[in-house]
Amino acid sequence: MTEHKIILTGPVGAGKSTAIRSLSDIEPVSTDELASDITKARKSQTTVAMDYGLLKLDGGETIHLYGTPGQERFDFMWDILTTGGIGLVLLINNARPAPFKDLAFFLAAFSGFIDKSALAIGVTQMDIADAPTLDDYYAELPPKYSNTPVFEVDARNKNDVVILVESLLFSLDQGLEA
Ligand SMILES: Nc1nc2c(ncn2[C@@H]2O[C@H](COP(=O)(O)OP(=O)(O)O)[C@@H](O)[C@H]2O)c(=O)[nH]1
Ligand SMILES: [Mg+2]
Repeated sequence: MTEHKIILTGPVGAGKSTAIRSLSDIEPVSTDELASDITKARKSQTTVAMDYGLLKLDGGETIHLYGTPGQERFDFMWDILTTGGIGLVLLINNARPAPFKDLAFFLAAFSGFIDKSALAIGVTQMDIADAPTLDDYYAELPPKYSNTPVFEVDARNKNDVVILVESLLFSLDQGLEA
């Protein structure tokens, strides 16, 4: 049996907790309740420490899913959470004011981890904001990320999130074979 750890990150409201809930075969562990007074202006709940879920794939692999807190003030958690991970799923909320700023911020913040693992990007809330488009994202990505899969994802839709995770695993397989 193969076990892997994957990390989900992205800004507040990108759908990290929802994606882990959609994917997980167990009741996800979430610390959302603890944060009700920290970002009240933006959301009634947010993740201070992490989300955790477990996904069993048809191939027999078990994927441990860890969601990071979205706020910079908790960035001390990011190194802890990425340790031992095989890849990063970056969720970008297309309905935020400057999604490309979020993209640049998270690519920079996790560049060390991405360079030694793999990356897949899911753009959420495209039903609410249809621009930028996926083509715009591909054009925006720095050349070193030109092979990164970018998908439209609704975090509430299990199939969307499974495809994103599988694209990450696929790009890892490609890397190993190359
Ligand atoms: N309309 C829409 N809502 C979404 C989508 N993805 C996630 N959501 C919702 O966005 C909200 C924020 O998601 P949440 O998982 O709490 O974000 P987190 O801060 O990254 O953990 C939730 O109400 C989700 O149901 C999407 O693609 N479209
Ligand atoms: Mg959350």
